[in-house]
Amino acid sequence: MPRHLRVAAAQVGRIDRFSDQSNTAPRSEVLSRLIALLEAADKQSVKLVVFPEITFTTFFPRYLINDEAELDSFFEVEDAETGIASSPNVKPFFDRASQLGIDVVVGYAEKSPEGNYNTASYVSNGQALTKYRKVHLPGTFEPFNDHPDTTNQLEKRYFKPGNLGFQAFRVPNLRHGTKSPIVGMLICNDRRWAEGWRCYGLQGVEIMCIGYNTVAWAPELWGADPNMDRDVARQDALFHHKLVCQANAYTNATFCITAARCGWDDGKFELITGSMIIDPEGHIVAENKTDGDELIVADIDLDACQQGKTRTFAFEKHRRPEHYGVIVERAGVVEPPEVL
Ligand code: CDT
Repeated sequence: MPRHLRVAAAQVGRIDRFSDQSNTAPRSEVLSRLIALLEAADKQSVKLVVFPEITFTTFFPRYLINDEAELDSFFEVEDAETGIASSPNVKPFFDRASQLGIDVVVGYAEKSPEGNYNTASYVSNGQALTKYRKVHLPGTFEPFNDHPDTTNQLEKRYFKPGNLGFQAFRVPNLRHGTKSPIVGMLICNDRRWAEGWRCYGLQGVEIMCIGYNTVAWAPELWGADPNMDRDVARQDALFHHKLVCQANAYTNATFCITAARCGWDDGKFELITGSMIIDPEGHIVAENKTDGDELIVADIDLDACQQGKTRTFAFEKHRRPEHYGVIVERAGVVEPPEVL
């Protein structure tokens, strides 16, 4: 029996650091846009919506923020009972998702007694089923320079590396017949690392959920030619995003939903689009048409994962873990000795 499910990526457009003419963040405006996306999903009977990394605010790690109160305003604390971020800036979003009976994957900056993390939570029926903390934090601790137009990537300054590993989980709310979907979460830069994908692949993942904020133009970050044409740079960033998601969805025989925070934040920091739904053979089955708020919807059949999982990528038949030790023994490259 096929296991059909209607899913969506919620692409979220421009969010500025401050509202017009003020030093406050545009929180209520963002909240109503996110709720509008939920309501659009409800109208189309979508059961699961994936939102971006750091959904509720601008991507603040691009700024060096020395004002503690401002920095703190980007973080959320989770409610002890539900596990859901609960400030008035975000609670109406989760309440609406619960009223509509829609499961959501949502990214936010998490403040916890263990430290601060870049987190994504899977929320179903008013409860956080589980959460993932971003493992691969890109960029630097110190800013590249103090020019106001430089795009920094200060995740190593603001977050600790995730400490929860790559734990796939079942979602009983989306059960079809006897089998609940097996879901995994990655956050932005994680999608570029095959290691995390394989950890999920080895747990039989069927839907990989990925939110991201990817700069379209940041020569300091990418190490690219600073004279590179901006259109070429944007196309390259989009190409690499699609390349890693399609390739890793295919090699782990899983659907993949990617949700972009995109557009020109503050009118000058551009983030790529590329929100899409990919099937387990690596094909894009739905993708964004705009560079603003948009819902990308697809009907998927989870049993389509079986082709890859039972043939080309039947791990138990074909993998040779006895040869993969180097992957967990070291982080960096050790080149073979030079031949004299
Ligand atoms: N948010 C995030 O992780 N962004 C990074 C930017 C590039 S790091 C070289 C990404 O991987 O898309």
